Amino acid sequence: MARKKIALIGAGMIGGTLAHLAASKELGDVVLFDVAEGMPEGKALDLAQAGPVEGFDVKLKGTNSYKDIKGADVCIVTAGVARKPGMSRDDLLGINLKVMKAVGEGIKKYAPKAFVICITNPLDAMVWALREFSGLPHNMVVGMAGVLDSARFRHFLAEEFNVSVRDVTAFVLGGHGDTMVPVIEYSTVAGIPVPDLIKMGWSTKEKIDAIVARTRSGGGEIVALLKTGSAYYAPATSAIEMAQAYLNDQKRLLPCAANLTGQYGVKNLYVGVPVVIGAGGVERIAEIKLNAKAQKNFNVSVDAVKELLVACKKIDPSL
Ligand code: TXD
Repeated sequence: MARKKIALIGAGMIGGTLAHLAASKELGDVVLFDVAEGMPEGKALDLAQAGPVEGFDVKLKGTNSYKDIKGADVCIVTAGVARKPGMSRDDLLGINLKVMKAVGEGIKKYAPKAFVICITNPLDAMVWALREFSGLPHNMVVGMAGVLDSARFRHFLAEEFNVSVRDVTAFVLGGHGDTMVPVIEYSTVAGIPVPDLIKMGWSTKEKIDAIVARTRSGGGEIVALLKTGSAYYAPATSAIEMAQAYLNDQKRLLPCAANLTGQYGVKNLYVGVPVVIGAGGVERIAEIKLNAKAQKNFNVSVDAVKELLVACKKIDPSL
């Protein structure tokens, strides 16, 4: 069987970390694509030289040419620019929409069978636009946000309860941003839901509310500390988990931005929901019952995503 091929579109902070993880886990040969000259080749060469020490045996290639992603099994997209001081949300949307157009066309031409994971912000709009531009089936294009947001929530909960992160499961639904919906009823320590843990005196409602708020602004907290960029270790690990679920047909149930076709009362929109990822891409969408408060928050989140799409369509009427 031929080795798998992982194409990373965008070789910046997350792209480089993805390459390291994909190589050290030997997911397949890795291609790092970027518009910046030299940088993807430099990172690929540096990582390849880590191979003899770490003991991974995969090919790594840096490139500025889409031809090199030909036949990729998985494409992970981080290409784009981050919002800079003085840049409006619409400015950012305009720039990254153009990037998604170029990336979508590159994938359509050279890797139309790939499973595509979009990471670029604003996530819920970019994954939708990337799907539109690439023309790939909806089940083969997903956005990464929920795994990361849930991981942040799990980390904070594990700290609060003073238990291993391994025993903490948690769900964060909705859009990626201030409107994301951490669902405490479905968040557990080894199966014990958080509301029960509050009743058991392990924490208080106030403390859990503060954790929910911290999870919502989890990305911003890191940006404020780093000053020169945003998080990259946890985002990269999260996307790799999704890629592995696809490559190994693991049927993992993971929160991802997926295209809804009526679930949760939403149609033709990418929103964060629990999905099963296996060899068929997004194989199933789990429609969990939300309580009134979570449903209300979910609707706010959906409205925020809808607003973004209206802005995208204004910028690019071909959408
Ligand atoms: O949960 C999530 N989805 C996220 C999203 C969590 C953290 C960060 N998130 C977003 O990921 C972030 O807001 C950015 O939009 C992306 C990538 O973050 P990263 O930290 O990797 O950004 P970098 O280091 O700026 O890398 C972006 C690279 C950079 O090397 C550019 O040269 C390249 O993208 N770039 C392009 N590559 C290919 N094609 C085009 N057109 C292009 N334009 C820029």
